[in-house]
Amino acid sequence: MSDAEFVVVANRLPVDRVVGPDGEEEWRTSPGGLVAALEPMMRSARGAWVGWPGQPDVELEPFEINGIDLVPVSLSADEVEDYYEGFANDTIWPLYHDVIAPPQYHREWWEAYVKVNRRFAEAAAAVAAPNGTVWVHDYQLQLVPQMIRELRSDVTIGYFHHIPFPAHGLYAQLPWRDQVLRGLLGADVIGFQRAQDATYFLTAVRRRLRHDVKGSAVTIPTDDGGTRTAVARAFPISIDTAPYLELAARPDVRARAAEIRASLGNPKKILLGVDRLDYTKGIRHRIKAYGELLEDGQLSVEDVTFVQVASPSRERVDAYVHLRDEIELAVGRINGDHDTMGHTAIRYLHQGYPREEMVALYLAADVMLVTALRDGMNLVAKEYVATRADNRGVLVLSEFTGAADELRQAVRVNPHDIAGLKDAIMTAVAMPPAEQGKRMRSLRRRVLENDVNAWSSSFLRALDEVRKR
Ligand code: GDG
Repeated sequence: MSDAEFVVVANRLPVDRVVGPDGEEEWRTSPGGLVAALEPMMRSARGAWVGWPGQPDVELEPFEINGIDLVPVSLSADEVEDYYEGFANDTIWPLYHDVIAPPQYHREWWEAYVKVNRRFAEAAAAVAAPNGTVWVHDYQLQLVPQMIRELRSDVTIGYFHHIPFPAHGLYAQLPWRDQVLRGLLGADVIGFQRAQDATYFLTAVRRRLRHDVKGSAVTIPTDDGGTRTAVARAFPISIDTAPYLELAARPDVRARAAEIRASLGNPKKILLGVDRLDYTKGIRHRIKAYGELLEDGQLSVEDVTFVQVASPSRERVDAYVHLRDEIELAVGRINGDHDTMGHTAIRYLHQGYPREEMVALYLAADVMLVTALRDGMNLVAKEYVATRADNRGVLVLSEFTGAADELRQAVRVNPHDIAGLKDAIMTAVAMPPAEQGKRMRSLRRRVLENDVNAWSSSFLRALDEVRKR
């Protein structure tokens, strides 16, 4: 089956296995911006999606769902531990997020990463049509571009990096730094979220591999004595805005937003945080700043409630277990000190919710707190903005997110600066409606014009230009 004109390679297939009421198993598409953006292309261009089905030791034949060919890559339980939880999520993730948590370097994890990357590359090389296009996604698969090129020099290869790329001083820690750079340079176009990420990558390429770099173009010597060019630059990702606009306009979702406010005791202001429970998201800093505002008496639980959704994530990685304990201790302390019978300081929810409920929360929130210490983009910020059709609400946004490059009218914060974070929260809580409207209109224009379709089109255009050369 080597006939797919367009192949997506990502760690996960865009499906989840669900067990029905009678114990029968079936696959359901998991909604996400990436799927939405690529679906039309996948359908019109005989597309295939190569990825892990999300459970260990599951051997599956390729299958089709909603017109997309899915090509499952199987991982053993040990590989999930070493390649995914280990190298991807406990080496690369912390290193690339500025070592907020200490990266763990283990040779067995690296070996598993190489082996699994090769399996993904072989699966992609087997399904791609002659002269087809392969688009590889994210930090779990950094070696795949070069591995595909070795197997199939006829295909055009793109790679998109969803997380930050670190400054050279940090990147240089990685014991396998040169191998990873060579892996990525197998792509014709290497996309990053921010211009800064691309610059850091190009610096690493120049300093480690001594390749010639001009602007965004890298000249790479080839085995036959010639050269080829790879382009590395920013393509800021966005959201599929349509479902957010639709849900935000739906009467039942709006009624649910009012119900949420009432159930919190109708506070004057609702502050909201929505994150995977991850140490990169700055949840602890946000809670600390808010707790101090209650302590100082600048805010009162009679007037303000902070809702924090922390959806469960990577629960088998130690750093995440500790983080959860720390956050829950802090929340318990603050609530213990400040709650009254009728009002709570922090409504903390360690749960995942359907998208309808997320939108109802966005609609209920007067202030959205996005205080990540480091974040490739942060789509929550864009989702909040998209749902605010009444141009009300304030986004507090960390400078260390990719979104900060675009969402200039947010209240910007350095989340490491707790005093500054407290000021930003107070500015947001007190912002007059006219000022909210002015800022939100500009934010919404940006998000609605640059949605995920604009992102994928611009990346694919860049790939096309390479092909024409
Ligand atoms: C990586 C990069 C980059 C969260 N909890 C629930 C839920 N979510 C949804 C949000 C949002 C998504 O998950 C999270 O996206 P983010 O961009 O905020 O963060 P990461 O998961 O870290 O994503 C990031 C992104 O890739 C894309 O390139 O922006 O920087 O780290 O869509 O709404 N959705 C539902 N229930 C939940 O409980 N339904």
